[in-house]
Parts: sequence; structure tokens; C-alpha cells
Amino acid sequence: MTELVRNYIGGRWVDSRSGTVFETVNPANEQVIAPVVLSAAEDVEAAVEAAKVAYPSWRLMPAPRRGEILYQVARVIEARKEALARLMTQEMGKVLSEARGDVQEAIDMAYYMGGEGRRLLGYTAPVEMPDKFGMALRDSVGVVGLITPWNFPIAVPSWKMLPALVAGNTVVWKPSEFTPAVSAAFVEVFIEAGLPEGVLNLVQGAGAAGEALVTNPAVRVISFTGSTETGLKVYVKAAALGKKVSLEMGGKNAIIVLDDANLELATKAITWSAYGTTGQRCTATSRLIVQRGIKSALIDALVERAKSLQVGDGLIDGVEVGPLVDAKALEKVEQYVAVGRDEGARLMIGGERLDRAGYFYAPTLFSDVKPEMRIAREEIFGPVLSVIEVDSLEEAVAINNSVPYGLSSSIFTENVNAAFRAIRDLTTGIVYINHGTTGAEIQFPFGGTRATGNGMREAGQTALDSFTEWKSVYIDYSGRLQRAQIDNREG
Ligand code: UN1
Repeated sequence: MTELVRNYIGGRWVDSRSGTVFETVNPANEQVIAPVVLSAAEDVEAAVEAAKVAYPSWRLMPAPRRGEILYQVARVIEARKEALARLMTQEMGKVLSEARGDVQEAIDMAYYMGGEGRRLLGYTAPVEMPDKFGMALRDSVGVVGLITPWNFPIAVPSWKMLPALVAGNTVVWKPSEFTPAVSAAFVEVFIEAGLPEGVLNLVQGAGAAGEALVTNPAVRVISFTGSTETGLKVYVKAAALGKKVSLEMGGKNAIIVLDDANLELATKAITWSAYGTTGQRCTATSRLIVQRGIKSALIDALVERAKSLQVGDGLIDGVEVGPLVDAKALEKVEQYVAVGRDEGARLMIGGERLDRAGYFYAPTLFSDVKPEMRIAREEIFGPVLSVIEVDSLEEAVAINNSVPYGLSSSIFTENVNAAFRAIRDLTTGIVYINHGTTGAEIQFPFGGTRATGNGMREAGQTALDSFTEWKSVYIDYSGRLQRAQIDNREG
């Protein structure tokens, strides 16, 4: 067992006020990695206070200087990439190559948002009176609260904290209770990069700490990624206090495969999107909507590939699928597989947990799934793929759009007309052509429609919208009182 993982508040590593601890566990072998402080409302309050104290000077630091600190963050992450990736694999189970990809997203985001230090673009527009000037500026908001999940323990926090920081906000971060050690290691990066104390504060813990952050009146923005169930509760509580809220929640993403698709390409992409990260991505593919003519060849190829997937500890070379994050996640998958069987879906492969220590479940494929079945509508967050047969593109698109979620969708076809119709008609926040549903890049908006979100987007330029307020400025340099002449237009 290693050292106690603590909170980072006002530039110091500190214990929780209550002294209560919990444990972080490796899901591949159920071994305890480290004890962790469990924060309560008073710890969150201390973190918010520290962020409040740090805000006035951080907001006044010229944005290009803040951007330079972000570049330094990028360089430190690069230097620590392997160590961060290994710790991530140990703590939440995804295979090492994917953990490296997760860390890489933070490097990309740090360079991208570092560049915003010299942009943070506002605009000017003509104004009605002579000798008068108008402009709109992005301003910081103050203290922002971030609540992040375990499945992308570095990438997703980076999508939130880097735009928040470059825009001049100070941060209180409550990561998932499944990934405290890698979260603390990520905070170390910011310390090493020279971020002033109090600008980024970390509180470890579970629901109680999250709730204290959401309900703290000094926190003006809440950015949340996690389940739709929790996200909507966060939304209601934060809305009652008039906060701006950015939500990124569940998914039930589909790949559509038309008869003319490249079978080999589709097989690889579906396998990776459905079983990569053990299906625990919000962008994972959990539905395959396939046209009748190619269906049996595609299912055969997928079953063949699923059989050969190496399931095991993600630190071991050659392992392709790691464990689920904990026993509860494993039980949820078991329950959904039972539901699928009861609903009359046909189990083609998998359907059982692996008989060994760790939370392993065999990659699973159901065929003969009907769009109204629960396994075709509800987020399972595990390695379970449901195949739905259709006759046409139109039917496929309608089924894609019929679920409660709207994050990512994809179509495999060699027909440019079909591809463009799909782009037009798929109602998800992200659409892929001839590519799986995962692998979003940080320079484009990330988020979804319906129960996936609340209209906000992460990453890209849109990331700044969550963490800035607009300030419209009018400058009259005429030296006299000017009043609008036309129709008393001055309001
Ligand atoms: C998530 O699952 O919460 O597009 C984020 C992807 C990754 C990010 C996923 N770049 O799959």
C-alpha cells in the first residue's frame, strides 16, 4: 500500500477535516492501491475559499502568461506520460495503449488552450453614434466547480480545467472516487508547471463532496461529466442557485453498416468501438444497425474477432480488453445480459464473467435485437453489442435517432449520397463516416443531444462558452452627451 492520497487546497496537500478515508482499488486484481481522504462539505468549503482568494490575481495575470503556464503543463504531461498512463491503467483498468491516448488528449488540449492565451477572441461591431466604439469581450466567471468521471480520468478533466484556467477562472475539482491517485498525479503536473497556489484545488471523495460543490453559492459554474441520472440531479440543484451548468452524460451510440460497406474496415471499427475501454466510454458503440444483405457476413466476422480478443490486466502487453471498473459495474452488465436473453435476443458470443480475480466480462454480442428492447435503448456501459437488422438507410437513421441519448453515431458506406444523407439526418452531436463512434479530437465541439447533454459542448472553441461571461463595452470618445436622434432609439 502506498501513501495516503490527499486533497490539494490553497497550494498544500492536506487531510480531510473529518479524517475519514476510503480505498482505491485495482479492478484487474482487486488489490488496494492506496488509502484516500474522503471529503465532506467542510473540505469543499475550504477549497472554494482558497479558489476565491486566488481569483483576483489569477484573473489579472495577462492571458498570454496564463497560456504559457498551460504550455508548460503540456510539456510536464509529456514528460510524465508513461507514469500517468500506468497509474491510470492500475486504477481504472483500461489497457495501457488507451491510457496513453487518454493522457495524449490532455497534452493536445493544453497546447490548444495554451494558444487561447493569445486569442480568447471577442469582437467589435459598428455602433450607432459618431465617436463611439463598441466591443464584446470574454470575461472570466470566478470559481468554477468540476465533477469528472473515472473512464477518462485525465482527458475529461483537461477538457474542463484547461479552458477554465486560460480564461482566468480558479477551479475546485472533484474527480471520481475510482480514480483519486491518478487525479492527484495530474494535479502534481500543474504544481510542477508553476500554477500559482489556490488556482487549482482538488477535493477527493464521492457524492457528498460533489453535492457540496454544486450547492456552494460561490461556485458560479458547474461542469459535470457522468451518468444522466446524476447529471440531471446536479442540474436541478445548480439551477435553483442560478448557476451555469454544462452537462455531458450518457450515450447509446450506433454504427450503421450498409450493404455496400467495406466489411473488413467495419469489423475493425466496430470491435474497437464496442469493446475498447471495455465498452465504458460515453462514445462506445452499443448498437449495430445493419442492412440485411451484409448482416450475416458481418456478424460472423465480429464473432470471429471477439473470440480472439485478449481480455486481462491492461498493463500486460498484448491485452486488448481490460476489466470493468468495479463489482457493481460487472453486476450491471450481468443484469443487462439477462434482460437481453429474456427479451428474446440471440446471444452469439460472450455472456459471462471470466472466472478469475478482477472484474472481467467476456466481449458479448447479441443478434436479433429489436429497437424497442431495453438492451437497445439503455446505457449498459460494458462490452455488450446489440445487432439490429434493417432494410434501408432511412430505417437505420430512424432507429439511430429513436433512443433517449444523442452523443455519437457512425455509418459505413462507400456511397457518397448515403453518407451525406446520414450527415444531414442523424441527430447526434458527433457523426462519423467510415469510422467508429469513438476517437473525438479536442479541437471540435464534444457533446450530445437529448439526454446526453443540456446544449453545452466541451472542447473546441465551444469549451470557452462554459467558462466565460460576455462583457459588452461601449466607449464614447466624443466628449459630450450624445443622445440617439432616430426614434429615441437609445434605450
Ligand atoms: C468519454 O467517454 O467520456 O471520443 C469521452 C472518444 C474520446 C473521449 C470519450 N476521445 O471516445
